[in-house]
Amino acid sequence: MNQHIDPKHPAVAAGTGYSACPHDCPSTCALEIDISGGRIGRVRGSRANSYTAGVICAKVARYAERANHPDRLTQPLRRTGPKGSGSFVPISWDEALDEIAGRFRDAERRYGPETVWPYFYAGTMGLVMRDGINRLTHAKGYSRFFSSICVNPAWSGFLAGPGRLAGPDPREMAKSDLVVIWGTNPVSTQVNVMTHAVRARKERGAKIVVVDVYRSPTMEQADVPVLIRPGTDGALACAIMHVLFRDGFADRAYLAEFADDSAGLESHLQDRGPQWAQAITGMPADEIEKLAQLIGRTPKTFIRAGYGFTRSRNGAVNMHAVTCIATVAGSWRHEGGGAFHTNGAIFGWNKRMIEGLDLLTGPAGAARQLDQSRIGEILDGDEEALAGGPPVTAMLIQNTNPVSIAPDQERVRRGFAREDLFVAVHEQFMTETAQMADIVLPATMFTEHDDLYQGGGNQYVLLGPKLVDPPGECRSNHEVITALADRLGAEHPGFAMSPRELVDWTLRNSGRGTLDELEERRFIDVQPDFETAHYLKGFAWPDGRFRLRPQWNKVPFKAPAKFGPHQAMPEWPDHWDVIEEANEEYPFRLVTAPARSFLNSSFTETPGSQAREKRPELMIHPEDAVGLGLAEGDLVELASARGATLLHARLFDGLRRGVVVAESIWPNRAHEGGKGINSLTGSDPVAPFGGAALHDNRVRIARA
Ligand SMILES: Nc1nc2c(c(=O)[nH]1)N[C@H]1C(S)=C(S)[C@@H](COP(=O)(O)OP(=O)(O)OC[C@H]3O[C@@H](n4cnc5c(=O)[nH]c(N)nc54)[C@H](O)[C@@H]3O)O[C@H]1N2
Ligand SMILES: Nc1nc2c(c(=O)[nH]1)N[C@H]1C(S)=C(S)[C@@H](COP(=O)(O)OP(=O)(O)OC[C@H]3O[C@@H](n4cnc5c(=O)[nH]c(N)nc54)[C@H](O)[C@@H]3O)O[C@H]1N2
Ligand code: SF4
Ligand SMILES: [Mo]
Repeated sequence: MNQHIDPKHPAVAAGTGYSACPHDCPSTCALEIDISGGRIGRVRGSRANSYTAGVICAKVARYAERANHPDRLTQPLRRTGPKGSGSFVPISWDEALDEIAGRFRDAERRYGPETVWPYFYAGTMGLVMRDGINRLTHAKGYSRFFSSICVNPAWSGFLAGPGRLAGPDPREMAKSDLVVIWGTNPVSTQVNVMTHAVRARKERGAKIVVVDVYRSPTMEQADVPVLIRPGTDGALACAIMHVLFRDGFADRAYLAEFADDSAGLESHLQDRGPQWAQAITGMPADEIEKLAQLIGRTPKTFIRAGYGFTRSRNGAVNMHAVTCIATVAGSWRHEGGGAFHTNGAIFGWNKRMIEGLDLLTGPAGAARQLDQSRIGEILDGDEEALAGGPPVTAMLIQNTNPVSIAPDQERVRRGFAREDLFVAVHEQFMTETAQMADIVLPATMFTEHDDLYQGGGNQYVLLGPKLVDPPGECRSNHEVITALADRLGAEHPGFAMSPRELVDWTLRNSGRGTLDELEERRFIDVQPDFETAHYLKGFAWPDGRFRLRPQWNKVPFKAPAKFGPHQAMPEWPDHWDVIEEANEEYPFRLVTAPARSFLNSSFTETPGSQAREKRPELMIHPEDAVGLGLAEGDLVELASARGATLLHARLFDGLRRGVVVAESIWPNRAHEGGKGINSLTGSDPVAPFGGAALHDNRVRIARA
């Protein structure tokens, strides 16, 4: 039996362990984990945590499948065959770390430190394990990582109105009379939203509205399904506000006190009514009227805005437009009302020790920032994407799988195949990115290391302590970073600390108590008070007024520059026509929405998830299928200007004509022909602060 023997924190040999779900999901569930024989078993949601409320998703409930999987990486490996061949031999940790450090040094000698690009994302959301890699980057002056793939359009769009990334307590959904789930599919992607929304329906007869581009598992449960074309949410929001103004539902007293220029908005919306929006969204004007009136008549309307509808080239504009509805209706005033996207701003972490942020005042602060989403162009030597600096010739990758999940996939793969590029991948499984590596390092899972977590879609701070020993020779991200720092002569006090010390330091220096306290309580609720959360003392701008007319130049989002056609952004909420509209050559619009049993590229390795998802499929309207001569199950080729993939047709009438959905993200190799869905998606940045328009693709479809 694997007995861990840290006297301060012995691993549990048998019994129940308390933890937090580490995955990239806004729910950040508080977990209770059965442990026996030093291995994890069944995982349950904590009832004591009022957001988790005893509910977790199916894929994490059967986490034992993933943690105890026979294919887990357990030894460091060195590539023997050609890149991508999958031929590796086991080596020792010392050999692996020496080789990485040696190659980083060689690269640096040749091109300077910016040729090294540490690359990571949110495969674990633990603050120590996810973000510690930045400490190495900063200490060495390597190219910095501009993270963009997920949240940038959504966050910048939300910030544009209230000025702060926070909102009403997400548990208040249960006290709402109308829950509007907008552009997110929580049944699949963050199940706890449903817990609180359904509670409102059961306890108060609340209605649930779901705005999506297909009849998602969440829309199946809606009282009011709202099916629109992708990238047209701005138009729908405008028409709703038009009706609110027109029919006397606008809260004029509230607007006078809390908004910048409601008269300007009202006049801008004059010619943006339901008929106008019908032509853009595909949603019948009378249904838009009804929805607007429902919102108008219901003070306690809670808009729960997700990420999905912002993964379009006009995504930030659309997010802003949607939050404006809550202001025009005055919903923020009411308990159970307002607009919520994420609570990013409420935690106030001091991440100096974890990330080495103090180093940014030195030369490290001048190092270029390379855009995560543009890894294809960057590895392919695009000068603009490289910010005029040296080529990237060495990488360390943790917690992400760009060869499957990054846009413009053909280019990404070409980049990873470069002979002059050295890549070390630290992973739990032999992902498609690890397969392209020179050195592969085996990583621990969340139950095998200590870390600190925060809710995104809720307001808890949680501890995820080490509960069991890892299999084989797995090491944590922190161990790898500190071992490399040691070999590379990188200096910072954070390298000398253990993960528990880093957690304790971070809590203390953020005004969140101590590790001992958090350990005893397991999680702490840091929800701001009602008045603050509802902006009753004003929004987070100097004059306290919500910006109906966004000032994108003043949006407090950290980015190295502005991106995309940001100068052409509309002055008011609008339908911003920069999406990839269908045309003659590419007559369909493709959305790559998440599959329920996968989480990005994670869980594609577990038998339970594989059995439920079966194979990559393209959901297509039956009448569109007839037009193309397609029958159920036919193999089709789906192509955009960027690339193509093969999948099987699934006839499905829960879509507007001309829209297709491929639930994702399958490994590329799961597609016949080996090219994945991201062969089709583009990496051109979304305005104004970057990000990938993963759900905004024009495509053509043909029987393969
Ligand atoms: N099962 C599962 N859970 C996940 C993930 C996963 O891959 N699988 N991924 C995790 C991650 S990293 C994140 S960021 C979150 C994301 O979770 P969400 O906020 O739910 O965002 P998306 O998953 O991108 O898309 C959600 C929905 O938006 C819809 N959508 C796409 N385009 C539009 C549009 O233009 N308008 C409207 N109204 N709807 C649109 C899609 O059809 C989809 O149903 O989920 C996390 N949870
Ligand atoms: N077409 C399309 N593409 C998309 C999306 C989409 O909706 N459609 N969604 C996008 C979004 S929102 C996101 S966030 C990205 C996410 O894409 P990824 O960042 O690739 O997502 P994950 O699958 O969450 O995590 C990646 C890897 O982290 C590893 N990992 C987990 N924990 C640890 C750890 O502690 N240490 C180490 N070393 N490794 C660990 C896992 O094994 C996993 O292989 O994908 C994006 N790509
Ligand atoms: S719903 Fe999200 S946070 Fe909760 S267990 Fe599932 S993946 Fe983890
Ligand atoms: Mo994400």
